[in-house]
Amino acid sequence: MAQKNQTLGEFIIENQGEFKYSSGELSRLINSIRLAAKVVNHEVNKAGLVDILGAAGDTNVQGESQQKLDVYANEAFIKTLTNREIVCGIASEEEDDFITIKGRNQNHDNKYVVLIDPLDGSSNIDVNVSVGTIFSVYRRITPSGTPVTLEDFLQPGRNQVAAGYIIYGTSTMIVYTTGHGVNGFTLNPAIGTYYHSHPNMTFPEDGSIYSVNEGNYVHFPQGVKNYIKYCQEEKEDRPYTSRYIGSLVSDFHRNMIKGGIYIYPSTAKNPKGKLRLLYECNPMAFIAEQAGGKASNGFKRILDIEPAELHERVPFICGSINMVNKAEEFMQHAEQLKK
Ligand code: AHM
Ligand code: MG
Repeated sequence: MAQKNQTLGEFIIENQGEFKYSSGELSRLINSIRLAAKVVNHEVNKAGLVDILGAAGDTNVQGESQQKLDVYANEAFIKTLTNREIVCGIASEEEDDFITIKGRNQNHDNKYVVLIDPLDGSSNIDVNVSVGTIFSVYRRITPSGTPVTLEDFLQPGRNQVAAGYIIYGTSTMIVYTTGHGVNGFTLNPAIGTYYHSHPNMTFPEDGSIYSVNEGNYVHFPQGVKNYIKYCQEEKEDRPYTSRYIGSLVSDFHRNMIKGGIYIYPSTAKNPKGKLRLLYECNPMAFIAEQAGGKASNGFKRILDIEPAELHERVPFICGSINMVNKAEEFMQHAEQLKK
């Protein structure tokens, strides 16, 4: 039960018991992400001051070199998680390979791996449009005490123990799940505290917003084209509204609140789609399902895909359950006609 004015810190402590492997470790992990998110938020908010602070690659008046924000965010999350010695490994969209992390006493005893997209939608930074961070947490499958291996990261999304995102929007929010529903917390920047502003977030079952980059329309599979035409048809409840920010976290967040569907299908340029299974699709799919929504590649549940490589891409359809079901119907029907 949400308490008025409850902070994220209080919420984590109060709810850590519902986590089946309760050891406080996951709570400490979420706490570190909360901290890194504040650091990144501070930097993202300065992005518009580029004339004063200098552009990425420049050296500012204090003699510090300015970093690109996605590089900054990557380092901030990795540094925070490494310093606190609570995970045994991290994989990031910004790194070619996973990073092995030692725990306290230089051992490999920690239980969790984190996968992260430190700054998603980064093409939006220069134009002051919302961006986000996406994270995903698994229990390692190799024995504790040994260094992590690729196997620990290549787990199907259904094995996630936690996932969430941070949206750097008109306000900054952390939205996350540990498999017991989805909760959202809004940062009060004046005091640096997140408050439990959005308890038990759920996708409406139906919606009237579709989010897709229609500039790629001619390259979409026939089923997606047909679904888009369905969205545009003049009917009692249609046409739907098209809204596309080009920042997955922001498009997802709006669709979860208002009801909608996000689609990044395969295209001629990206035959496997553009989005990354491990850093983007799996965490958003876990959140979507926990919020009563659905996520699929058009044919299969995202969380059941067995990943083969760290940076694997996958077509992604996610949002209100009835809308995703309808889009799947169109895709599967078009596929049958091909046979
Ligand atoms: P990124 O990780 O390089 O930022 O790419 C992911 C982003 C998503 O946030 C967004 O939905 C999509 O790419 C937009 O791609 P496009 O510009 O092709 O529509
Ligand atoms: Mg990304």
